[in-house]
Amino acid sequence: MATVMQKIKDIEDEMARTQKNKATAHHLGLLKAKLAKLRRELLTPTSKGGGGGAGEGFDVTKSGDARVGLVGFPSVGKSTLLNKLTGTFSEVAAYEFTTLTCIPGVIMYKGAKIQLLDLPGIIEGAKDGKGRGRQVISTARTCNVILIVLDAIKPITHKRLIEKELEGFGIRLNKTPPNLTFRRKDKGGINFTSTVTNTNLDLETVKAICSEYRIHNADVSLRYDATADDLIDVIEGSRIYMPCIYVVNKIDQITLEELEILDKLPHYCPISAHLEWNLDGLLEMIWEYLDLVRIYTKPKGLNPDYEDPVIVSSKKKTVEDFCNRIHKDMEHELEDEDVVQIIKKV
Ligand SMILES: Nc1nc2c(ncn2[C@@H]2O[C@H](COP(=O)(O)OP(=O)(O)O)[C@@H](O)[C@H]2O)c(=O)[nH]1
Ligand SMILES: [Mg+2]
Repeated sequence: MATVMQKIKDIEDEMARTQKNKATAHHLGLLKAKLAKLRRELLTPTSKGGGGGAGEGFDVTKSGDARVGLVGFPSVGKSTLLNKLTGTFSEVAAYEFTTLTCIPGVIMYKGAKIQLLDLPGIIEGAKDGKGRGRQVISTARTCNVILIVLDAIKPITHKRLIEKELEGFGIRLNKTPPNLTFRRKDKGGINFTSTVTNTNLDLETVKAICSEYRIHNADVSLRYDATADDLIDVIEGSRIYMPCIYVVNKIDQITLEELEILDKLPHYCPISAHLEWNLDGLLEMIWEYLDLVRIYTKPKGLNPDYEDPVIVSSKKKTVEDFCNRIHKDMEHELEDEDVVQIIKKV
């Protein structure tokens, strides 16, 4: 593992040394592709039973309608926030590294059961590919929304560090998948077309990236000013596109003027977990970012049950998705004389 880490470090150093200009673009593209491959290697378990494979997670079963993950440096207030929002006891102390295992809690909100996970180790352990860090990352990838918790009185550079960490593990925050087509073929070399003017990618860079993946024949077509990283994301696949809220905690420690500066951050929510300021605002924002839909069921001869909705994602909300959800929740098989009512609104 140390050798992969060393290789990553070497490439990052070389990238930092390389001036960014037209003449070096293809070389930088190549380095980025090498980096993406090494990072993937870091996430792939080396031995059987090592745990932490893609999507496997660690000692928390996915329960409820949605999963929200808390990520942040030690002592920013993650445990405090989890406790306030869920009532779950998680050890809170004024020293660092208090949360040793992943602590889940459940929030009931608008009839939905939202699992909230404290994900320690993303910052401390993940980078060096230690077992648990890798498990935390694979759990993070199963979340529906990520909360990056920041301390209002700590440097804002922490935000970028956490983002870089998550990006390194294939998680894309508040982004949509790249709008570009990449099609492998049997012959004809690399063909590169674009409907817009490109400032980031040229044929030479595209070829350099492809060659790193031993791809010598492919059609690449862009519909926007895509970057080398976007192309690598598409070739690599298995990227997770996740909504993210930057939760700035401990605002009781800063001035109104400082708060106004923070206000300019996109996707941001100021709170004081300790004093319970704006927790309602945060919940409302989580709900919005989860993008869920509530469907009410109507028992035979009764009014619709508005207390206990069936929750589906707004990206998967066909009647079939709804039925799958019910089936999973209640293991319901249709019985003789069951009444199923499907009403289409006109
Ligand atoms: N002033 C202030 N302190 C807070 C707030 N939230 C948490 N803390 C304190 O920050 C310290 C670390 O909190 P903790 O929840 O353990 O952080 P974690 O390491 O991210 O889980 C504790 O002493 C908390 O009491 C807040 O909103 N304001
Ligand atoms: Mg903690």
